Amino acid sequence: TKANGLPEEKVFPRPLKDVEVRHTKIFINNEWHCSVSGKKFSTYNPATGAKICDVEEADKADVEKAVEAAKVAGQRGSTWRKTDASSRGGLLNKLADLLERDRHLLATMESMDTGKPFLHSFFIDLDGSIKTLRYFAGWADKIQGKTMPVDDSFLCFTKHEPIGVCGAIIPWNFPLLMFTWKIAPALCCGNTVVLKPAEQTPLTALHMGALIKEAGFPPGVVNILPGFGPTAGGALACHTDVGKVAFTGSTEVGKLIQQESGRSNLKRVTLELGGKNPCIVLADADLRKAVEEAQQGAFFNQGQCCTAASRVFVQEEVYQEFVRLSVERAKRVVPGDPMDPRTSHGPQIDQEQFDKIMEMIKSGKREGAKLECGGVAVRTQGLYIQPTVFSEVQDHMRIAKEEIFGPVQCILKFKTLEEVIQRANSTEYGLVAAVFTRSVDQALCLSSALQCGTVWVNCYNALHAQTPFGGYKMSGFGRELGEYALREYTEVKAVTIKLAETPG
Ligand code: TXE
Repeated sequence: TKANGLPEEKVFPRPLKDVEVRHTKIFINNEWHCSVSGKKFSTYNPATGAKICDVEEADKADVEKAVEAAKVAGQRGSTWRKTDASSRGGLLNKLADLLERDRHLLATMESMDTGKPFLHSFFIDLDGSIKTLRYFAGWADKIQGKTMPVDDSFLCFTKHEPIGVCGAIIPWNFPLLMFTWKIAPALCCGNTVVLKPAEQTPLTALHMGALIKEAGFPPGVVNILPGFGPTAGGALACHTDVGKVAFTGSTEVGKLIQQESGRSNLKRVTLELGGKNPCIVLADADLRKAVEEAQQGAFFNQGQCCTAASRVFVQEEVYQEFVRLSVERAKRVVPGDPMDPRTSHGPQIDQEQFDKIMEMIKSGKREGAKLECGGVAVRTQGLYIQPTVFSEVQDHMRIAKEEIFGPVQCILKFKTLEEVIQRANSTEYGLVAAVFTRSVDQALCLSSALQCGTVWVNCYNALHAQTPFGGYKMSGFGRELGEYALREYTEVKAVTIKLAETPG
């Protein structure tokens, strides 16, 4: 792969011209529905500000319909319950085939709706989505319990059963990838799903509805409800027939989801929330590589990643050089049209996020961090922010404490390992961390000491379908991906049988 994370290719794939958005309605029971209220909302292209289309707006009444459909689809005796485990895997693989077939369309639509560069959509989001579906397709017929050697004359075994109706509420930064991270483990374990995409980015989720139907999933197994958080999302979080909610988004809303669970039916909850992730560069690191990876970690997806490398701690011996190289690199990033294959940096998702980031940049300057480059909006149209580097960042500053969710790299200086461990951990978050060093001892020492769900050594954003992902502390709980994800979508049932005599 090349330095920007994309494969080395002579001929790059091209976005489709004039994509026609065919699916704008609520998807329940494998059918397209208008909203009960008759309301619609608009989705916009953040690169131009132009409206793409109107989408039906789901609310409580639509959630009721969808949950009922999902409940019926998963009840005893239903087609889905009678589907062989291996056939569930077959359906997920078929869905992956359809994503491959529609890869150009989905990548184009994803870039239109989010503003992310088309090649990133094509190679990263689509690739990750397809691999996630195939990975969990493989697990479907390998979800098995144990037999326990209990005392006396009993036979005892466990079964891992589906939870039932699983709600999923997802954000706008990786719409398709988050869609597959939620549905793939849920379906592989035999659950049914009601999913609400983010209001900013409903389009690829709705196209997935069409593919789910085409793949042959029975009606009601997956239901997709575009709509807003407090209304449609809230209704899902407090619904008593929903057995589990998986949420990715802000820590603030994560807390609400947990509260709603407590107030309603104690539904299982998994939360994947924000981060203020330390990226630690030791003096012995391959410096050019560290500069490259740390900055990609900070700017990837316009900085709109829960995994963003938002606190880069650099050891004092190499600090000046690291800052110099980082500034040089940041200046080479040219924001541009997401559909242009040369573009690696697009606009922010919406005005609200844009304003929040600009406000954070102002606070950095006010609190005395050194603005090395960027810090300003680019272009009059769209929501572009120039890639920004701050040096001399101090731990107490807002830019070092709060999630910025924009293309802002904050570089801090440290002296000793003990000091950086303490400072890296003094945050309410604990999602990911990265360490750059040539020393195995130092890498292992830091990977034990850092309080977070993922530690990357000499790499960044190295996510794989096989590897669990999730947070410590207020970055949430539960794990997505990997075998660990199966636990979050199953209940364990122990069956104990009295035998006539002790076996043996
Ligand atoms: O998130 P929200 P927003 C962080 C990031 C960003 C901030 C705000 O710092 O700047 O959150 O972004 C739904 N009940 N992350 O406002 O509101 C909402 O409709 C139920 C980190 O976009 O948390 C959407 O589908 N659902 C993050 C989803 O929650 C509710 C990704 C996420 O939106 C709801 C995004 C409610 N009361 C933002 N309110 C990550 N972890 O990657 C909203 N929603």
